[in-house]
Amino acid sequence: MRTRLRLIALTALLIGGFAQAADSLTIDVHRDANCGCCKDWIKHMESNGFSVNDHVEANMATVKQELGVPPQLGSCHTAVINGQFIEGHVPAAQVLALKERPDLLGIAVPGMPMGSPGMEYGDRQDPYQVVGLTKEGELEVVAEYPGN
Ligand SMILES: [Cu+2]
Repeated sequence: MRTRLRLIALTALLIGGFAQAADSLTIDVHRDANCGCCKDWIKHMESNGFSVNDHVEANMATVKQELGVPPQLGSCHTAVINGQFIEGHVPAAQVLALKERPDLLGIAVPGMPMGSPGMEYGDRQDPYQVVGLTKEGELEVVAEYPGN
């Protein structure tokens, strides 16, 4: 009887842990209706275990302004996870790594570099950076692609 109770307690703990992990992988994505590469980025996120709330917006410029994305970091879609923004074609691995950087307001891949997730065109691979915005308003390169 005692073993069984312990098992139930352990199971509850495990389920609780999974539920929490699933929650933190929910991401809100704001995009224009006709943005094809935005949809491809959403697919990239979903295939990396994220669950996406897709928001079709009439005015992305206003959305970016409200979410605090500086114009020089601008790209197509703007996502939000745990209060931090994700601008443009940021690789899922960098979105996961953002948990370790609560000091950042968000991260961005400015523009639409070829070869970034959702921007695949054959073998074309432009080098690009993932740029973070600190609470002090400073920009910081957090990753460079392609990595070595
Ligand atoms: Cu795009």
